[in-house]
Amino acid sequence: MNCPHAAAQAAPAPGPKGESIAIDPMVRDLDGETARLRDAGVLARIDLLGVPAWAVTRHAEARRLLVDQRLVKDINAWELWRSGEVTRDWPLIGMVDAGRSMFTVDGAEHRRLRAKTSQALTPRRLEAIRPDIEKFTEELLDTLAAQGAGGEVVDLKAVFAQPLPMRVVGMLMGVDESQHAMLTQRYKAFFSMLTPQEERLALLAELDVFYAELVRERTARPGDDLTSALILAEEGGDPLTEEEVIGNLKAMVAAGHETTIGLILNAVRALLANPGQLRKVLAGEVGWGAVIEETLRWDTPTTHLLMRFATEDVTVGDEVIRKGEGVVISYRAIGRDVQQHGDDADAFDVTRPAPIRHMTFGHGPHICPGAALSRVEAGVALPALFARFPGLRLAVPDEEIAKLPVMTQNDMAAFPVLLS
Ligand code: STR
Repeated sequence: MNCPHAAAQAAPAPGPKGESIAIDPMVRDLDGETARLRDAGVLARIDLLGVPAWAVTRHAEARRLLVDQRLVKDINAWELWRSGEVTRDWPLIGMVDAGRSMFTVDGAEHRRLRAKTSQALTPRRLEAIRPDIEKFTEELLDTLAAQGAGGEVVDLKAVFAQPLPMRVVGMLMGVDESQHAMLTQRYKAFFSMLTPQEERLALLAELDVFYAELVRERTARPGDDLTSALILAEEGGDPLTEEEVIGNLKAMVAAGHETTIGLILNAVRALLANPGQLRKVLAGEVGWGAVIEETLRWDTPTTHLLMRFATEDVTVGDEVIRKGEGVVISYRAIGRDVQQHGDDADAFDVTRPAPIRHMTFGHGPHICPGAALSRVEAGVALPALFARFPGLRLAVPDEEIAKLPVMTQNDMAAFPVLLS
């Protein structure tokens, strides 16, 4: 696809010098693109379908910028948006203009928006739902076995890695199972760059209606879910508005369902491509925790996180992010930062000295509130999968596994396997 956002084409490059790297909507060469970003320096000029931005490519600088209050998530701080050069015609607008939620607000208001969600997702609270995650996992493994036990090729994504996170986040947020397929299908279309923009805007509007309806239902009949908790005010507390509840719900369902698919599949793929490492894991010489952390570092579910905006000029090394410019955190490049991870940063190696200090869940106030949940999900799913199917293997050569045409997430179209 090659359809730069027309209005934004005239937009100035974010800085006075340097060429920009066009992020490929078709994701044809993710490793090559990652290396080019890294080679471009600490801050790389990128082009997102005709819209210029800065990409942060290094661990140390990202760590500093993620606590820098001069960078904010409010889209109204973006010059290209204020001037009307970027509009809702831009295919990536849904990643930035996503309504008021903990994802788009900073400071004291952000703490208020986020409090209940982070309380609900602490490692201790998550132990209570581990048995549910184990049950979902076993059920999906049964389905997998039923479909592939006769030597048939099965899609590990469609049958296992995709429905598991959807069920978990659905249970947490109180979304009925009858809606899961609809949500999966809509989010797939939302993220895909092949979806025409009018269709994407229409499906976002449909999702808003769906979430508003869910909030109305839970307001009338509160349940034992996080949506109900978000609606109910703390005693003497300041309740979230309906818009804020919906915004948080959207963010949780979108993030909770999309990213963990990548984590699970990327881990399976890396292990199958490195049988020596898989053997060590299955022999108990290396823990599943190391597999999960190394996968998070080496093959990040989020490639680029859109976007923050400078409220003042911010100097990084010998570059200046000008007031009003957009900043993307390029987690994939950061995971491959040789200063942080050594000269072999491009190699998948579960025997790396622990702890693996990656930053894939972000840093600072917006650090992923679902980090512990995704670790529990992958920590249940991966060992259970290999325990049930120790002979699991890819049904096609690894090079034939196609990436989805998604610019911000790292996800595969399908993952065809043979169970033994
Ligand atoms: C998708 C569209 C929407 O309705 C709400 C959100 C807010 C949270 C975002 C989500 C988005 C896209 C995927 C994100 C998620 C937060 C974490 C997740 C960016 C824009 C990651 O990929 C890390």
